[in-house]
Amino acid sequence: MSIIAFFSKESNIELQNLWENRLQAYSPSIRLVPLLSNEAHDATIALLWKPPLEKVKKLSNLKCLISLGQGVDHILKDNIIDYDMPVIRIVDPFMAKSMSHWVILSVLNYIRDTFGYDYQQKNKIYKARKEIDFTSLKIAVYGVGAIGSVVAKDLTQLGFEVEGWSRTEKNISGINCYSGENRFKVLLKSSDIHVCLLPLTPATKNIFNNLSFKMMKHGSCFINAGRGEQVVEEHLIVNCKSGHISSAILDVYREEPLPKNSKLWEQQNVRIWPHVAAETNPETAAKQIANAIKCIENGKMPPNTIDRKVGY
Ligand code: NDP
Ligand code: OXD
Repeated sequence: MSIIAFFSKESNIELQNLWENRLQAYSPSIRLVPLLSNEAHDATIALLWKPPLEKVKKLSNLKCLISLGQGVDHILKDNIIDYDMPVIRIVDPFMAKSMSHWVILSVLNYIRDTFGYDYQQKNKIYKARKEIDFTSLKIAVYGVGAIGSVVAKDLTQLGFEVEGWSRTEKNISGINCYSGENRFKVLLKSSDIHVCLLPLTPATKNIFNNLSFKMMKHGSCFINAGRGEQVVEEHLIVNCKSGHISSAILDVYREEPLPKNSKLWEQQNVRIWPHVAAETNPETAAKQIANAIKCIENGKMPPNTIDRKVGY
């Protein structure tokens, strides 16, 4: 029997049962128990999304932590769990595709000026708006890993010129890829649409701030599905207000759920999505989680174990 401590958002028992059911299809001996229950003290593995980390820290039998998402910042946060234990993440091609659909939707909304047409419909205005010339548009994708590389390739399939930015040098067919701070600045200056798909680490925290927004061309579009803490939201709001950033399409925020009093809600040219750009799907992700559990139990390092030194 493998006892796994489970926590996802509100620690919902129906969701726990759904995951248990999917995992048991691959390994019948897996049993999920709520992280907040006494039974969790017997768990050797924890399966987590945004857990109360102080609770996780108290479970002394844990050998490994598995993220219920592709990002692991919610587990590494504030170095609360500082002891040495593997942290595994999901890498699901279906999530990458789902993100790709969301980014394409956002890019096309910008190009076809959906915000403007929404306004016109509300006010019964039947009038063509100025079209953006898409033939010369350049799209920068910041973070071309498991998700960003798929997004970048799919955007090129639509005929867009796409450039990628990553920490280490990358070679992706059809896409000019760059790394390093100087190249980051070049992309900020030369692109029309900026798509952030970076993981949150000390190096990417606040990376989109007044300085970086000011380097972007006037009228740029900013799309963020990485993490909220990569953006200084007050700086984004100022740049959206002035029209320097003509549209911002956001899926992630410094505080989630986005507080009711956030000024982002009030900005006409900001679209708010509630962290749904690419959701974890138990149907497609259960197999790799069951495999990770098996690896840990057999003393092996599972695939998609993160590098604690770089933080993703
Ligand atoms: P990966 O680890 O596969 O890719 C991350 C990419 O970011 C890599 O290209 C990496 O470079 C690059 N990167 C990391 N640090 C830096 C840095 N300091 N400077 C430049 N580039 C950097 O992650 P995924 O693609 O799986 O996921 C990315 C993020 O997307 C997640 O961490 C999460 O925050 C977010 N996400 C959001 C979802 C949503 O619904 N909104 C859903 C799923 C994920 P290199 O290639 O050199 O390692
Ligand atoms: C993830 C997310 O990291 O959904 O998987 O944000």
